[in-house]
Amino acid sequence: MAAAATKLLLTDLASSIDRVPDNYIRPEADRPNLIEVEVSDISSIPLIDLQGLSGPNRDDIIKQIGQACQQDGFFQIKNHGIPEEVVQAILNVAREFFRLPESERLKNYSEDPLKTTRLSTSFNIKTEKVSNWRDFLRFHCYPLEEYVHEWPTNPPSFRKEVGEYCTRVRELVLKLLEAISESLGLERDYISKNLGKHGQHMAMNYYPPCPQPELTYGLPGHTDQGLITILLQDDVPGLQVLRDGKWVAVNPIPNTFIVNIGDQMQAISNDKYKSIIHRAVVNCDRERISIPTFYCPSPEALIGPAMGLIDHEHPVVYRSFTYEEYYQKFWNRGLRTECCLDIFKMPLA
Ligand SMILES: O=C(O)CCC(=O)C(=O)O
Repeated sequence: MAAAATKLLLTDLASSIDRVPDNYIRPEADRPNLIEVEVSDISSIPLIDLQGLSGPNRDDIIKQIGQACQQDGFFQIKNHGIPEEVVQAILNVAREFFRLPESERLKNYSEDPLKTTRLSTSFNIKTEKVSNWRDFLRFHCYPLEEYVHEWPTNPPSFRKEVGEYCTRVRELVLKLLEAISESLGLERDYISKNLGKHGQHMAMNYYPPCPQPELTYGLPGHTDQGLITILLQDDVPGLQVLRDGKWVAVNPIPNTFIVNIGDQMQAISNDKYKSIIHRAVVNCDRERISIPTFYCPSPEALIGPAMGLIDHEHPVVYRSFTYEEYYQKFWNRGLRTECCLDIFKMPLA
């Protein structure tokens, strides 16, 4: 325990211990129970081929996306158009970043969740009782020119490789948002037009090997606060999705991304599409890196159910709110399995 108090980042602590410090140990009823986890197959988390989305297969792909958003809240995509070199480059940069000397990494450290570029640990150490087995670099990346000057300059290729990756991911997201709009029966640009100036945040999650993975989480069950998340994971399993009350491991498939519906999309769709609880577990052998892109509204954007989705059978579920209001609540309450959206529910008539 003495070591825990002297290190700000888990990365610098994990390599020197052979037991999980007390502040990372979950109460018994809230542990990962790794033996009971199922492994995903195509029938549990759909894999959608985006080839032809702008051509002859569009209607069919949109149907698949709509079904996945409604039934699963999670899907995987292949033939997404982002070159393999761009993906490998960002994974390499992330790995290099977390291997930098502690003093170099700490230049980016902050415990303020509202800071737009920061390295931190766990989730929100100011509010949580038990820590998570994760360090993370989180940063805003759209509009790129407003944020790129805040990003780390070490590794030296960081800004170039990450800038390229996030520009490509944004192009992919815009195509997916059009497809999702259409799948809801809305105008193709409905969602995009309702996000204000748009926002894009990224995280690089670093989960060091853990001596007792059965006692703690990389990240406990939570939903994502944004609109959709595009998750890139390296080749080490760790992501699990809650499906019909059971945890399902979504193991990495090369050259794919995982897409999940976030809370804002659930609100816009008036609960038709679900923001699903997921978590990250850790293992004792290998470090793991995951890189989620959280695509989101800009802070002043007013979010609420689309009028076209409200009728007698589907009464309005949420009041309108600004994304700024949502974002502050999300960070302040800590990660929980109850979705932060519940706070914005309309009172029952
Ligand atoms: O590491 C993962 O696979 C999940 C990451 C995640 O859920 C998050 O960063 O919110």
